[in-house]
Amino acid sequence: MRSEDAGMIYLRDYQPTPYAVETVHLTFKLAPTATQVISKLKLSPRAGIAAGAPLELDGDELEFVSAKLNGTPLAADAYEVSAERFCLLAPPADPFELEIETRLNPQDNTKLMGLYLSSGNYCTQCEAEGFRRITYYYDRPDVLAVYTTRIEADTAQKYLLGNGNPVAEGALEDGRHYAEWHDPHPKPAYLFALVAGDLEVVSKPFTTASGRDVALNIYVEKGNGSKADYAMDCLIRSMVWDEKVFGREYDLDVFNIVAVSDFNMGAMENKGLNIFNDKYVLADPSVATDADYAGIETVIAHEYFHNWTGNRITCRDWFQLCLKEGLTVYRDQEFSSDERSRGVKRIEDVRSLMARQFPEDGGPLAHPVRPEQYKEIDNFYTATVYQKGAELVGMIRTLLGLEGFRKGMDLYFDRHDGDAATIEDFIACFEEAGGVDLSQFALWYSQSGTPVVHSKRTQDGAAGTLTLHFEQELPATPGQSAKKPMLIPIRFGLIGASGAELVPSKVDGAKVDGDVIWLSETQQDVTFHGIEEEVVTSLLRGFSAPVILKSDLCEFEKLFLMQHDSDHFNRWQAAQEQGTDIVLALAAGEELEITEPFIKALGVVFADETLEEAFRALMLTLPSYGDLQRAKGTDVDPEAIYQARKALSSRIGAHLQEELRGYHQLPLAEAAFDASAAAAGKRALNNQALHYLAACEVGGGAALAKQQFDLARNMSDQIAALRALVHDDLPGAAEALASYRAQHKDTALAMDKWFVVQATAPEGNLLQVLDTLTKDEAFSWRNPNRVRAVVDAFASGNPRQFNAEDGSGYAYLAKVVLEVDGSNPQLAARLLNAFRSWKVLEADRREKAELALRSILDAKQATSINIRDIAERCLQ
Ligand code: B3K
Ligand code: ZN
Repeated sequence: MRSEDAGMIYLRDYQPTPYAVETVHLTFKLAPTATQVISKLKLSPRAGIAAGAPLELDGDELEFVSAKLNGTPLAADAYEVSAERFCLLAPPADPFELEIETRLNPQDNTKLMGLYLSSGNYCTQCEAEGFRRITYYYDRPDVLAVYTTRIEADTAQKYLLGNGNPVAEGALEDGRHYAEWHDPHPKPAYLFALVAGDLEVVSKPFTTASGRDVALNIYVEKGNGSKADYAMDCLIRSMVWDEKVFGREYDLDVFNIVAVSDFNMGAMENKGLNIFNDKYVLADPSVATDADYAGIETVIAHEYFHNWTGNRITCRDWFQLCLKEGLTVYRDQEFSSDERSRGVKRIEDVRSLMARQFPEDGGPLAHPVRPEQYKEIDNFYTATVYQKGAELVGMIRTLLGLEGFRKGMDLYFDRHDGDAATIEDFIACFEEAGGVDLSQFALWYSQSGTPVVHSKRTQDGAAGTLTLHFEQELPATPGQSAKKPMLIPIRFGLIGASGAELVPSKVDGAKVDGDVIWLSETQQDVTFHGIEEEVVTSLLRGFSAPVILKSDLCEFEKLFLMQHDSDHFNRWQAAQEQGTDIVLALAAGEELEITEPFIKALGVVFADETLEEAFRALMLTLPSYGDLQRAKGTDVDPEAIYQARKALSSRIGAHLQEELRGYHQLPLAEAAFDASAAAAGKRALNNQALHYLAACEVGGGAALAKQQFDLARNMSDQIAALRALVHDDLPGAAEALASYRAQHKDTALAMDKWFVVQATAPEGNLLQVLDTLTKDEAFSWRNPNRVRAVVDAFASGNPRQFNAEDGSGYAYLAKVVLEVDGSNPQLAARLLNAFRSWKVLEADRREKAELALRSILDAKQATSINIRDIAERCLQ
C-alpha cells in the first residue's frame, strides 16, 4: 500500500477482502451500561487468496470478551485483539464460523455512532463506520451478508426492532423479552440497525403494485403519535411514486421508521428500519413550518428511495458515496418536483446548492464529487457529494433525454441489483442505453471546483447569424491545478425583440440536441442561423449544469428576463444577478438611486397574480450573504455587505410599501391548516411582504409584525413575525421572545427555532446572548439539534456577528468545537465547516480566522481526527 500522508486512505489502493461473510447472526442482551453482543459469522476465503491469510476485522473502542472458532474457544496465540482490531492469525482454508463476544456501554456513547441511548430508547447508527463500535467486523460497504438479529431486553423496552422481517418473539425470564428479525437481502454492515424502546406507533397497510402486503409503521417517542401522520402520508406517496416513475417496489413485509431525538444527521436508510432525527418526522402546524413540512417530505422520500439506490445496489467503497447519495438526492428532488411545483422546486434546490456547495467547491475544502482520498469519511458527507452529485445525475438526464435516462436506470437496476457498485458501473449503463460516449462527462466526478462559463454574443444581421463565444474557466482547487475541459449541457432560449422565442434553422460549432448545447471545448463558438432579430440570450435554463455563468447581458436585458423569461429558473437567476450587482455596488459606495429599476421590476413581479405565490416569494428574496461574498470573491468585508444588503431591503420596503401593505394579510382568515405547497406559497409571499415592511421604518411593519405574532395560527407565520421583530430590533421583540418561550418550552423542536432566531440576530451583543441561550434549560450540549440551533445557526447563519471585526466570533466557535469534540467529534467537525470560506475575507479578519483554526490544531487536549482533518484542510 502506498501511503503519502499518514492516515490517508486512497481510492487507488482498493482491494477486496480476503474472506467473504455469508451470514451474520447477532444476539444483543441489552443493558444500559453493559450490553452483551454475540456475533456469529460464517466466513469463507475468497477465490485466489493466499491460504491462511489473516482475517483482520475492524473495531472502535470495543471491549473484547471472548472468541470461538467453529465452536471452540480460541487459544491465546491464535488471535490478536485490541479495541480497534481483531485478527485471526491463521484461519482455516475451508468455510468456518467465528463467534466473538463484545461488551458495550450504550449509555455513555455520546458520539451517537454504534449502539446508544436516546431518551432511554436504544438505537443504532452505523454509517459510515459505526458497526465496528458494536462488534469486530469487515466494516466496509463491499462485504454483503445475510443478517439475523436477536434482541433481548427488559419489557420496559416495549418494541424490539431489527432489519428485515420479524420471525419470532416471546417472553424470557426475569421480566425480559426477545424478538428475532431476519433480513433476506444481503447487505453491508452500515445498513444494520436495532431499536428497543418504549415508543408509540402509527401504522398503515400498503400493497405494492405486484401485490405484496407491507405493514408501514412509524415509531415515535410517547405522546408524539399525532405528529406522525404527515410523515406516513409522505411515505405512502413516495412508495407509489417510485413504482410509477422508476418501476421500483418495496421488498420486505414491513417498513419501519423510528424517530429519535438525539441524532447526528437527518436520517438513516437502514434496511427495513429507517432511523430518523425526529425533526424530519414530527409535523404539526403549531411546531413545524412549511419548510419543515417540505423537509419531512424530502427526507422520508430520500431514505425510502435508498432502498433501491443504496441498499439493493450499494457502494463498492466510500469513495463511491455519490453513487447512492447523489442519485438518491436526484430522486427525492424529482419526487418533490412532481408532488409540488417543478419550477419552484428547481429554484429552491439550486439556491441550496449555491448556498452550501458553491462555497465548499470554491474554498479549501473543495473535493471531487468522487473524492480520491480521505482521512475521515464522516467529513465527506458533503454538499458536493450529495447536491453536486445530484446535479451530475440531472445532467445525464438532460444529455440523454427522459427516455434514455430511464432506460439507463433500468439497466443499472437490472445489472447491478445485489452489487456493491462503482461510478464507472453507473456511467456504463447510460453509455449503453443512450449509445453515447460519456468519458468526457465522467470528468465531473473527478475534477473539483465550480466551472465558470463565459458567453459573448456577436450578431450579424445581414447573414442572419448569432454566434455565441463560450469559454470554460476551471479554477484550481486543492490538489488539482490543471484541468481538462468538461462536457457542459447548456439549455438555451433565444428571445427576439418582439419577446418571441426564436428557433434557429441550423446550428454549427457544437452538438445541439433540441434546446441543449453540448459544450465540450475550452473555447467554442456556436453559431445559430436564421436569426434576424436582435436577441436576448437565456442560457443555462433550468440550471442545466452546476456552473457559474457569466454572460454579456446588460442590466436592461437582465431586468427584461426577470420579468419575461418563460424559464422560471432564469427569471429568478436574472433577479439574483441584478440584486448581487446592486448590493456589491452599494457596498462599494454607490448611491441608493441605482436600485430604482430593480425595485420597479420586483414590484411588477410581486403584483403579477398569474404567477404562483411561492415563485413570487423567491423572486423577492435577495441574494444571500453567501452569494454576495462569493460574487465579491476576495477581500470581503462582511460588514459592508451586511449594511448594503440591509439598505436595499429597507429601500424595497419603503418603495413598495403600498403594494406590500395592500397584500399583507393578518392570519385571521385561515380555517384548518393546509399543508399543501400552494398554501405554503401564499404564506411565504405574505411573510416576504412582512419582512420588507419590517425592514423599513416607514411601512408600519413593526406593528404588523407584533400583530401577526399575536394572531399567528401556525408556526410559519409565528416564526416569521418573531424573526422580523428580533432581527429588525423592533419594539416588542423581547416580549414576543418571552411569550414564545412560555408557549413552547416543553417542545424541543419548537424551542430550536427560538434558539435559531436569537443566534442569527444581526444586532446586539451576541456572545452574551449565546451564553444565555446555552444556559437555558431547554438547551443541552449533548443533543445535536440543540447545538446546531445555537452554534451552527450563529457560525453558519449569522455572517455579521460570526465575522465580528475583533475575531471574537471565530474564537468562540473554535472554543465550542473543542468542547463538543470531547463528546461528539462528528458534530464538532460539522460546526467547524463554518470556516470553509475564511480565505476570501479581508486581511484583518483572515488573520483572526487563521488564528482560530490554528488553535484547533495546537489544542492541548486530545482532539479527534474529524476536527483536525477539517482544520488542516482549511489551512492548507
Ligand atoms: N446515509 C445517511 C447519512 C449517513 C451519514 C454518516 N455520517 C443518510 C442519508 O444520506 O440518507
Ligand atoms: Zn442519503
